[in-house]
Amino acid sequence: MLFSCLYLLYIVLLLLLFEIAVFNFGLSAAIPPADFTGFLRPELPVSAWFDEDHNRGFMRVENFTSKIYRMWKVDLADLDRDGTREVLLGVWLNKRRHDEPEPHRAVWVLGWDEELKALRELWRGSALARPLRDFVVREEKLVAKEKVGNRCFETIYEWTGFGFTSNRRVSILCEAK
Ligand SMILES: [Ca+2]
Repeated sequence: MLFSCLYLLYIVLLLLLFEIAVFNFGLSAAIPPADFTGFLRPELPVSAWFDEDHNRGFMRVENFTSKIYRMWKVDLADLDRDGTREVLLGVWLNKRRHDEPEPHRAVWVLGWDEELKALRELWRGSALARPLRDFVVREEKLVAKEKVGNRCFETIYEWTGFGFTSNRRVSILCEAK
C-alpha cells in the first residue's frame, strides 16, 4: 500500500516535471505555486516543490530542473562566502547507521555550476555526526538539530570545502515532533 502510494506520487511529480518542461517551450501549463522560494543570487531565483508527504521533490533554477530527490527540506546558505548561495538539501537515506533506524535524515550540498547552468551535487554526506532531526541556516552556516537518545542538541557546522566540521554544540529542549 505504502509503495503503491509512493509510486503514484512519483508519477504525479514526473507529470509535473513534464508540465514544467512544456512551459519552457512556451506552451501553457498550470504550475502549482512552489513550496519553497529563495535566491542563490538576486538574479538566480530557486523554487522547490514537494509531494504531499513532503518526502520527495525537485528544484528549479533558471531553466534548470533538478532530478526528483527524496528530500524533506530545502534551505540556502553561502557556505563558502563567495557571493552565491549553496543549496542545503535535507534528504532521506537508507544507508545504515548504528544509532538510527533506517531511513534517516541527512544533508546534501548542491552548488550552482556557472558553465553548465545547473545545480551540481558538491557534497553527499551519508550523515552528520549525530542523528539529524532538522536543520536551519544561521549566519550562512548549517545549524543542525540533533537527537541522541532522549537528549537534543543544536550543532553549528562550518563548511570546509570538502564537508562539514562541527565546532559548537549546545543542549536544547527537545521539540514535541
Ligand atoms: Ca557560495
